Order: sequence, then C-alpha cells, then structure tokens
Amino acid sequence: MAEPIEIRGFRLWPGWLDRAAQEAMVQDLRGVVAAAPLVAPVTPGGRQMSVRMTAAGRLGWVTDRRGYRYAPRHPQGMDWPPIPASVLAVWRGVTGLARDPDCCLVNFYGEGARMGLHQDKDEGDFSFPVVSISLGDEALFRLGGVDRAEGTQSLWLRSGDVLEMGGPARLAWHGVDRIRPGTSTLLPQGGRINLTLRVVA
Ligand SMILES: O=C(O)CCC(=O)C(=O)O
Ligand SMILES: [Mn+2]
Repeated sequence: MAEPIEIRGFRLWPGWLDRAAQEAMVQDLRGVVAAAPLVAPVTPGGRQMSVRMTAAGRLGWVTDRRGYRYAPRHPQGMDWPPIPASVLAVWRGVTGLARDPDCCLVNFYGEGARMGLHQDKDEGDFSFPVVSISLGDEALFRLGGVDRAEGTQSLWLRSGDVLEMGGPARLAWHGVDRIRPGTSTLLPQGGRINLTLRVVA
C-alpha cells in the first residue's frame, strides 16, 4: 500500500479500497444494518442529529438524553452484529496492530447531513488510533488541532478513502461540513457511509 498523505498528524490513504472492495463492503454493511437498524440519535442536549447511526462489534457508540457512551446493545435491545471481516482487514492493514477494534460505528449521511466539530474522547485508551473509512458521496471533512482554538482546514473525503486519526491527531477536533450529493454511484440511493473503528478498552 502506498505511503499515506500526512495532514497535521492525520494520515490519509486516498483510494485504499478499489471499487470491487467498496461494493463488497457495502454488501457486508447491508447485513449489519439488517441486524441493527440505523437510528436517528439525539444529543444529550436534545438536538436531533442529521446523521443516522448504528454499530458493529462488542460495543456501539450511542447518544440520547442520558449522554454519550459505549453500550453493549443497540437502543432497540439487540446485540450489535460482529464487525465484518472486510472492515477488520482495513484496520489491520492500516494500523498493523494485533488488537482489533471493539466498535465499528456506522454513520449514514443523506443529503443535508453533517457532523459538527468534535473530539472522539469517549474511549478509554487514546494510544490506539481511530480509523475512518468513507463510502459513497464525497464529504467535506474539517480537521483542526487538539486545541479547539487552532485553525481548521478542509479536505474532500472520497469513496474508498481511509483516514487515520492517531498519535498527535488522536484527540484533534474534526467534523463533516457537508456531503456532495451525486458524486458517487456506489450507493444506489445516494448518500455517504462513514465507518469509524475504535478501541474502547
Ligand atoms: O464521517 C466522518 O468522516 C467522520 C465521523 C466522525 O468523526 C465520528 O463518527 O466520530
Ligand atoms: Mn469523530
């Protein structure tokens, strides 16, 4: 695999997954969503998120009026399905770690969906990276520093791209300003799927 592009400690591999691998992963994710449906979560402050979410793995990240947390079950009560092998292969390839992630958070962005600037800090051990996989329509990703006061910059994430937030960038602020509908034919109904792989510890 080619060397990643480094941007402020984030590491980006454009086109890690070719089209056939993306299609196979989407098929695997159809199984995940069939077992654990996408939900429209609310923040602890009561705001409806525009992204729909589910998860795979031992734990899933959830949010509701009670707070942000990792939970052993889907909000509707079912177990989270296992993380597909196709997804674990990306984690292992990028990180080279023997430790697999506990959670694969699945975000679905329809037209108009976004994710505000935030840090991923509900995990117990920040020495492990977060690995993000993009599928479907392009997304304008905003990245900043560990300190919120640092400036931010934007880059387009495309279908098949893999981004690692680790080391100095593990606690960096980041978010998604918008997606660009109609920029990918991967998902028949359009939209974007983002997977983030996390060791929760
Ligand atoms: O959709 C993305 O590219 C980022 C998602 C993200 O930051 C998260 O789920 O915590
Ligand atoms: Mn995040």
